[in-house]
Amino acid sequence: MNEREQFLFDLQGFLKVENFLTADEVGACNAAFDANWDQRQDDPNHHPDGNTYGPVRRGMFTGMLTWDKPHCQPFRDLLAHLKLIPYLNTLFGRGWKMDHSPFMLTGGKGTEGLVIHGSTARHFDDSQYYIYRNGQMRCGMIVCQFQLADVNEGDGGMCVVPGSHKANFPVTQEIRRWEQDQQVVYNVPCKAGDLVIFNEATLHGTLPWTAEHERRSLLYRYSPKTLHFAGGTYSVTQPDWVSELTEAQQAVLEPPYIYNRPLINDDGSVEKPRRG
Ligand SMILES: O=C(O)CCC(=O)C(=O)O
Repeated sequence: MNEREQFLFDLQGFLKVENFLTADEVGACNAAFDANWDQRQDDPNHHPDGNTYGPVRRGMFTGMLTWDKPHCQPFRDLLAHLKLIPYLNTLFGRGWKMDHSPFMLTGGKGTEGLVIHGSTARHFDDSQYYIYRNGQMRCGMIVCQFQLADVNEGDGGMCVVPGSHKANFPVTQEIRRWEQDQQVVYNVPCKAGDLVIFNEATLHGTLPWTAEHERRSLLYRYSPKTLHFAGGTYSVTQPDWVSELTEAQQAVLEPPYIYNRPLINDDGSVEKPRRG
């Protein structure tokens, strides 16, 4: 993570990394979704409110890591992507983990949004936070959103309130519902292959989708080694398919703990110090 990127993430609470994925990587993910289109479900996280309302339910895919081969592979490859590791090592320190299963958000014109949410610094929230100290940034859960289709200005989809990870006052209901002060809400324009990394504490949400083409955003959420944000379960005994993964990918799927934790170095190698 270079100095420019560190400045921007600290300032804004999010960072866009252009051309993160190659056209082949984007193509492999899209081909896997096309081949598994029957897996599409309505997004259970259904909270449009105010101007984030849209007439069509948002679509979602999950479970891609266990899809039949070859379609699981592009998603397994992203778990500990070599280009992503240095970003996560900078934002969490060494020792971080997948928070819950990756998922893809999709939908065509008229697809609903999601009310703006996050956390502000007014109370310490130990699951979503931003701390800067002694030259280091530290974050609660982080979302990595890989765009598999273009997001042009005004198309809708993911939005952020830049700088809100440091806000000291509660956000108003009108801003959360995108009814007032819309100029503080930024719908991040992207090309397919771009990555947006944002802190879950940064106020963010979804604007209704207005474009003719379909939204395709793939979300991987990571947490520090001590934290598990989302509900549901994680296994301490890993399922069989995990043994097919690389050492770094397996390390990402470890549950939260400190001692003897496998830590991923910037070059993708893994080490196991006695204390993480
Ligand atoms: O990308 C989006 O539409 C919003 C995602 C979101 O709200 C989240 O990751 O918490």
